[in-house]
Amino acid sequence: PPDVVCLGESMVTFLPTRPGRLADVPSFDRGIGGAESNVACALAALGHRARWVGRVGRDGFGDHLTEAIGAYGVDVSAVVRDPGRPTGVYFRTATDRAGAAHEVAYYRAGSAASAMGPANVPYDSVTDGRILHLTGITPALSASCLDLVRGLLARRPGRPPLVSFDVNFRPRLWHDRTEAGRVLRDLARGADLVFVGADEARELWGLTSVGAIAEALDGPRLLVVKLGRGGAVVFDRGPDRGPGSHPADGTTPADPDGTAAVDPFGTALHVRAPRVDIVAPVGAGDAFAAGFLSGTLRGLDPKSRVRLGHLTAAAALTVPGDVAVPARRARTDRLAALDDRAWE
Ligand code: KDG
Repeated sequence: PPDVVCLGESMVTFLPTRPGRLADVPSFDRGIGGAESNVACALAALGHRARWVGRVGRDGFGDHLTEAIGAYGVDVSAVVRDPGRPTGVYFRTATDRAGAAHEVAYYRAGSAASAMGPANVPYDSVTDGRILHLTGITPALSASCLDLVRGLLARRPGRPPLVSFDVNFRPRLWHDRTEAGRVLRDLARGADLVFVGADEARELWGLTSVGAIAEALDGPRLLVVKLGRGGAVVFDRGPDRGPGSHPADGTTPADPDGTAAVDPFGTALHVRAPRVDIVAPVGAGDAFAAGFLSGTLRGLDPKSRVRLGHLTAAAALTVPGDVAVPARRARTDRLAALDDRAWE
């Protein structure tokens, strides 16, 4: 069985060969994208058994996606080919270094992946790993995709796999921001581990402090609030807060007897990010999740998990495409173990 199963839509991506508006750029380089398969690719590169579960068309782009993601060492045997619907694609312009001026054009409405639902995604192929990784992109694709994600979050109280959820708010995929905020908050509350950007929390819920975010997302045992260059804050609510202890999660309980005073936010820990020269921010969140999950699979403490997240994200920030091959595990481990002063 896999260590991690990542479920979601992958798309062929087209990045312009030179800067400019989509209206003006004449040629594009083909790549692969999709938040969940990006996580799977990075996890495979970090030495874990990763499976991507998705649905693509029976077309050339579907062939390319399954082959290219498979070439990262990801198990693609559960990917379904849909003869009647196309593989999604998207185009985007280059970003400036701060991540602004980023134009995205999706061609994914009615895609093969949007037809995913509880009736056609085999339950066993998504729940037999130690971790199941989902994102807030999938529930925005269609009503059946929303049902699928809801079902996966609801049907597993107390049982493995540990469910990881990256909020990944994509405004273009939602008609209504209030609705997005409600749906994504409810889904996040049902997960064991949640990743959310402070910028997303502001856009979705109008929350402007890390403490307010922790209060609003009170379900998950582990909550990671990402602050961009400011690093990340991880809240560890201990094994009794979530839906049970998970074999995927090796954290030692801070309070094995349950006698400590209850802190509604759990233990909060701020972990700085290393400084890097950003080429393109796309894919950095996925890489962060992969690094953190890698640390989770290996039973590292929350601080080391966040550091691995930062280091894996740093690799993605310094390439233009969506997927970066992370530095080898030995190197990221050495960097993650550096003295605190080296990170300041
Ligand atoms: O995180 C990167 C993804 O956003 C990108 O690969 C495309 O999955 C994608 C999406 O839906 O935006």
